[in-house]
Amino acid sequence: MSALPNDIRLDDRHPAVADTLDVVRRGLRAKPKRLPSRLFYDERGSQLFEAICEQPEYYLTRAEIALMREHTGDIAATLGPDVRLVEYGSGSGIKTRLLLEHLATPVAYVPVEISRSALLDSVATLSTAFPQVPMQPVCADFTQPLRLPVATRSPRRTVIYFPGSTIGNFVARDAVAIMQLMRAEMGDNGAVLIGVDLKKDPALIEAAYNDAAGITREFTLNMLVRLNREVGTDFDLSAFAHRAHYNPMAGRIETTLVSTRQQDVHVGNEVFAFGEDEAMQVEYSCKYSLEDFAELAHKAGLRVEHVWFDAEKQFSVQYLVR
Ligand code: AVI
Repeated sequence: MSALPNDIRLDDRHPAVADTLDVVRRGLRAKPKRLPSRLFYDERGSQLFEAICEQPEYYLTRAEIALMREHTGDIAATLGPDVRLVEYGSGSGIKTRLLLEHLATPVAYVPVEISRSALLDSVATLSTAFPQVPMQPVCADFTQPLRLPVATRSPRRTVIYFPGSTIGNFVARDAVAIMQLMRAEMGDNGAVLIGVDLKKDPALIEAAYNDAAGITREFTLNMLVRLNREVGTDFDLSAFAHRAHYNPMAGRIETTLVSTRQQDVHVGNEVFAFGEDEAMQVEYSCKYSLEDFAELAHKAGLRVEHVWFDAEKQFSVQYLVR
């Protein structure tokens, strides 16, 4: 984990262990059992996700970077000067860099990220590359209302940047709720710049979540490693398998951890029985048509003003306004 430069203050609202234990208890009481995908992202989980992005099957990152390389000039011109750029998720990577390089006189960069280590690493890297851009990191869960730090200079526009198609990790109701929060946080003149993965050949989508090197499998199982370490559960790693299937009706990858035998798992003083082949839901990765996504945005009171694509039209970056 990197140390922050002296002039950057971390606003730390990381959830307590007791909250995580409560989330796990509630998830295992549900039928079918489920755990939220945000639990993937401890330090190791964030590293594994970075590794997934480099797998040949995981087309999303390559397509989004190609899109940004081709269109950042146009995107930055659409956002305009004196923007306060609020990113949901930590963005040390190429996409954030491209944006910060092209934005005219940005007022501040505000990454909001639940993984403290990923946040600190990204700010340490970006503050070296962009010493002229004030950085105001917030360690928090962006699915809850945020109090954004006050910028030292007043922005012309707040733009919420949400790349990577992370919106697809939320069911429609929650995705709408998050976009409603964004709408409130960006204010009247604000906008949302969001990465949205598109519907395509199901075989291509399914391969992206079942890479040959097994990194996604390790990423999924790491959730259990993390819970065993952080909240004292006793998941037996050798008795759970990663399964990721595309559900064409719902238009989404459904990732589950499947119990390979009958077993009991202890969470605090509660015992949860798993049957053989019982699947616990851990992630959805929704894929959209342009119409699907425009309708979702509309439900949140947002309108799609621009859409950019990569050359193969696998992925889109969309600009939403009130
Ligand atoms: C972060 N999110 C958009 C990724 C996705 O594609 O749903 C997380 C991921 N899960 C497995 N592979 C990648």
